[in-house]
Amino acid sequence: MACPVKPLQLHLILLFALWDVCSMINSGMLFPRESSSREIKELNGLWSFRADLSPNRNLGFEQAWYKRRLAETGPVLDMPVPASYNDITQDPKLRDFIGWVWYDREVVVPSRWVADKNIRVVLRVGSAHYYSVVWVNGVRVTEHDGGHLPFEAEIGGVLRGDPSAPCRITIAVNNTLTLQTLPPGHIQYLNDPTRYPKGYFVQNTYFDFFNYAGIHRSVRLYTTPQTYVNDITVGTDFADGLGAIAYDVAVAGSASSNASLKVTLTDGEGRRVATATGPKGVLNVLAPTLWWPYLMHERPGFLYNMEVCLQVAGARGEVLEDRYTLPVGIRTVKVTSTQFLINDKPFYFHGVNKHEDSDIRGKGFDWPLVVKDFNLMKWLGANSFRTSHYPYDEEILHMCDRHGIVVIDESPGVGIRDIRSFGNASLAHHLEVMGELVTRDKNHPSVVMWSVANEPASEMPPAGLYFETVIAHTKALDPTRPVTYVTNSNYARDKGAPFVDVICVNSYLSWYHDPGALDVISLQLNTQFEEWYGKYKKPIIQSEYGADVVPGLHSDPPVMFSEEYQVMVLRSYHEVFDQKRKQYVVGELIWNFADFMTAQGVTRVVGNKKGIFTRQRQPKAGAYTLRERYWRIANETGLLPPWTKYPCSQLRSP
Ligand code: GCB
Repeated sequence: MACPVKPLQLHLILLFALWDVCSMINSGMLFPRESSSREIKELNGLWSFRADLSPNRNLGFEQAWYKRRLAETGPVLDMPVPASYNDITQDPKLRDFIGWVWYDREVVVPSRWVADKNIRVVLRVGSAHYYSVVWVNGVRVTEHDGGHLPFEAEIGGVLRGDPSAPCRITIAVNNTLTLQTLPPGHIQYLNDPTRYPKGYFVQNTYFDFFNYAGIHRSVRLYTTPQTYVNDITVGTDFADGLGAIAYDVAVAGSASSNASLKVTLTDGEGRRVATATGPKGVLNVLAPTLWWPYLMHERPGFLYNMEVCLQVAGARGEVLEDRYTLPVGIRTVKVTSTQFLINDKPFYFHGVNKHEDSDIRGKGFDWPLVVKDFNLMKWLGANSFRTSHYPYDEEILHMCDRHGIVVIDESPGVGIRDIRSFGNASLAHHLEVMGELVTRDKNHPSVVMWSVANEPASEMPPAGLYFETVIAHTKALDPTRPVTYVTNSNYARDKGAPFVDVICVNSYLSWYHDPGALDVISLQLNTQFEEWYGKYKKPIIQSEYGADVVPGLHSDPPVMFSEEYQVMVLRSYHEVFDQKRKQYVVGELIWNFADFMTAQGVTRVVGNKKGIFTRQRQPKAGAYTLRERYWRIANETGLLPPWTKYPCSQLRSP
């Protein structure tokens, strides 16, 4: 009997079924983009800054610093935005400060934005670490819990309240971490008067990076019309020479029920390739150019532009429009018991783990650094990275989309190690954060998997239900991508592994275990893979491995912390990866791309030195070892045309 549904139709039906679920997350956090109906004003640069050094850190609230210019409340500093405040001054108190800091600045808002009642004026903070409260002209407009995701407030109403007043934006940010924040932390008061001054406390954290704080990403004002495109969700598929983009547009505002929508897809040259009408639909693309990862195809990172045009009738019968253009890549992601497939072809992650971290700026966004890092990743032949251990700036994901760099997008669920961080309040917050993350990043073709946590105490009894819930929630938010968390637990005791799609395992053989014993790596790594695969029959990524190097330290025979030792660790791991990638190992991500700052401690010599690049982005010997390997793997896949192949013989190896 003939099959009643043709394969492509079946694909589309499935896609739609998925998308009905996805539309649950249409709460709207579209990246600000200019268009004929939208304007942007960047508020980066110097802000006034004041840390609340009072013993209870509450003076700013008691004296209502938000009611006047910060400079009128007491001494202020110039503080760049975006940047962490910690390394900007010579003051150790500010570097290690815990509590509220205050920022403010005045902004000239175009008078048209205020006069035209059809304009919404939105204030968007790309991220501020950790808890933020925002006022405009002394009126509290929003607050946000969490350090790595954007938040917004519509402020047109406040501005129109007194159009003659300058627009003063005040942002108070508190970096205190508690057992219920993500990442969790714990404030400990040290009360022994013979050893500590009165009121002495420390912020304990359970992660290995400096708790940089401040306004870390761009602050912007942008406009939309009063009835506007609030969110867009896309999902893509292809079969038999036809591509399909299922879309779902959420409209908000007073006239949203009368809005008409037109969607137009153009290719890289601006040629129209498909159109559709209505808030939900499918754009069919004949002979689509697929989105491919870097080094998997001669034309990686191909993006179409999907323009959504919304129209409503104004009060005087005029047509009011909102236009928003979303870049879209057509690609699929699937996981089998042994493979990770992109566009139905096996994909091997040969990449890095990163941090948002650099000298002076801390975790502050910085274009020169971002572009340098992309150039280094491409030099290395890396096709992927994990956003260890928190969501990165949206601009970085746009770069990944355009360059074809594949991303494992990780939540800030790092260091969930205290039993009290598995309670209901923590779980509720974790679910909320996953919602914010998926809402922000769901349309990026470069994002191929969500990671809900890094190295939680996943052997603790409550971890099973906790991660079953977080992973199920994430899959409900986005049924199109696999979900994982990164473990360093024992395969037999790990409670969350049954729920992940891909096993991501970290191990530091001959470093934290059997330090100096390079000869155990092969056996132990083989055992690690066989045990995990034997029990779960899921593809495995070695999500971290590596060794600290003090740059310029040499030793032969190799000893720990020397450049030679890092090279030997890498080579020993690589031998095993090469056997297992023929079976079920689908990726290797070095820890770490670059050296990064940590809290002070006896195991850290001015930060973590496991970078293959220094913090200033100069290569260590390990970078050349990895470069030779990554290009060789890329060439082996046979998917690259000969002219893009990198001649391995020309790669320098120490
Ligand atoms: C890990 C952590 C990472 C650390 C790394 C290390 O397992 O996931 O955050 O920085 O080890 O170097 O200890």
